[in-house]
Amino acid sequence: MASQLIRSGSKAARALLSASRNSPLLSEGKGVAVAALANAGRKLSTAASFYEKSGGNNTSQSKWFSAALAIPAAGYMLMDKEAHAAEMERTFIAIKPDGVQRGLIAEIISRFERKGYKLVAIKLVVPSKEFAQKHYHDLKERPFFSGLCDFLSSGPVLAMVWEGEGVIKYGRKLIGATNPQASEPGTIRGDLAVVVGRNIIHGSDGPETAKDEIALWFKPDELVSYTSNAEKWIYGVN
Ligand code: IDP
Ligand code: MG
Repeated sequence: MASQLIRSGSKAARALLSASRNSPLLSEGKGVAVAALANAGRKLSTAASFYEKSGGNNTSQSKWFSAALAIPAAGYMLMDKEAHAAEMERTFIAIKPDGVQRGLIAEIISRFERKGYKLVAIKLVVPSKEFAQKHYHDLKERPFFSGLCDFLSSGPVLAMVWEGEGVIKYGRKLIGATNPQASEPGTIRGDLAVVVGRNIIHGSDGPETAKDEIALWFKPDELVSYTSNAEKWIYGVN
């Protein structure tokens, strides 16, 4: 019985470690996995005391206890290393002046929130035209560049950073195609916008742009790292 329990304990620890390998965890994600490991440890202790009561012999009992303590501890140590090595994605999302003026802030935020992404930075700003030009620098050759920058700097923009597994690419899916005429129903632009010049939301288009845009709009200390209570229900491997 004891060896069976040890096997199942180490299986749990392995499963948790492989979960941390397969899904990029930030350091705060570690809390979830460590809690699960602690839980596995608790289960082992309960099983151990049951084994003691049922009259297991002393030698195998002490081996059992060492194993019960060692498995979660080893798991924790490996987990700690791997959790620090991996990184959760972050993307820059902005509600443009048309989205703010039309009262769509709550609607848009709720779509990211309900999906399971985590808000790690948010502020309402009126960017200058120079700032808008920096933000859209890759479009400077396009005929609409000046008008676009005038528009972005014409009113409040809600700047945000969202965090989660695959959030850069999937954030773009939630947003929909650049031209709302081509955006699928169910997407933000598909449901809430009509023309390309007033498509209400911006989202980084790749890891490099995400990094640059976050750095352009936010100071490092404006990004908040925390563990969301829901994370253990949003991430997991069976
Ligand atoms: P994206 O916002 O979907 O990433 P981009 O091609 O990066 O699309 O263009 C940035 C923004 O420039 C668009 O969101 C839209 O507001 C504006 N824009 C893009 N194409 C046109 C156009 O043909 N006419 C006017 N504005 C445009
Ligand atoms: Mg773009």
